[in-house]
Amino acid sequence: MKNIILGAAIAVTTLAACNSGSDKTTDAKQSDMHSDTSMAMHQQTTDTTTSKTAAAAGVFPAREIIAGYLQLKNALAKDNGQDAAAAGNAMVATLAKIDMKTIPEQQMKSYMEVADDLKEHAEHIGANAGKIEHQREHFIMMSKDMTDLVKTFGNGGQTLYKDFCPMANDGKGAIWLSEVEEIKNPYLGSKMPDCGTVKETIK
Ligand SMILES: [Cu+2]
Repeated sequence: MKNIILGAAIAVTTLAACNSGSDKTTDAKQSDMHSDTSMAMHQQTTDTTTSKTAAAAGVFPAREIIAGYLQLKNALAKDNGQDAAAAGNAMVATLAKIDMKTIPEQQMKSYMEVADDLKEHAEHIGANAGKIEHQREHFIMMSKDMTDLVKTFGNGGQTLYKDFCPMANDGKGAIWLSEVEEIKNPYLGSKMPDCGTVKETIK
């Protein structure tokens, strides 16, 4: 029991430590986003016609977010932490420019459930170019967020494969999304590139 508590404490410290650099910007962006959200919701509840027009004006960038994720995934599969970091930073930029008014009311709750988490993982991957195993830890959780995002907003017009590797995540197993049917493992890279199976095809 003590070991478990100690382990958890270390995990929290580690996360806090690698997060400290970006705390201020994260907070600022989050409060921006929250005010945007409440504005969007307010608009939708008070004036349906206006919010429908606003939603039609922009499109939620599902395709762009998925493309960024796939780029990150392919960099990790090639054991390239630098490219993974660049893709992570690009994803942060994509997420930052999302216009909340493009999110339909019925999808807002699902979006808000993953938005902050997804951004945090993208930031950490972006900030840890030299620590690919750390990037991969965040990629485990990012892949779960992406699966939820795809469920809500669709696959951006391209077939995606949900893959599973039982050896990733210290033998606990982990999923990822891929644009190709062939397995290219982002968690084990060149150590075991074809470890895993396709669990689901998202058409
Ligand atoms: Cu981190």
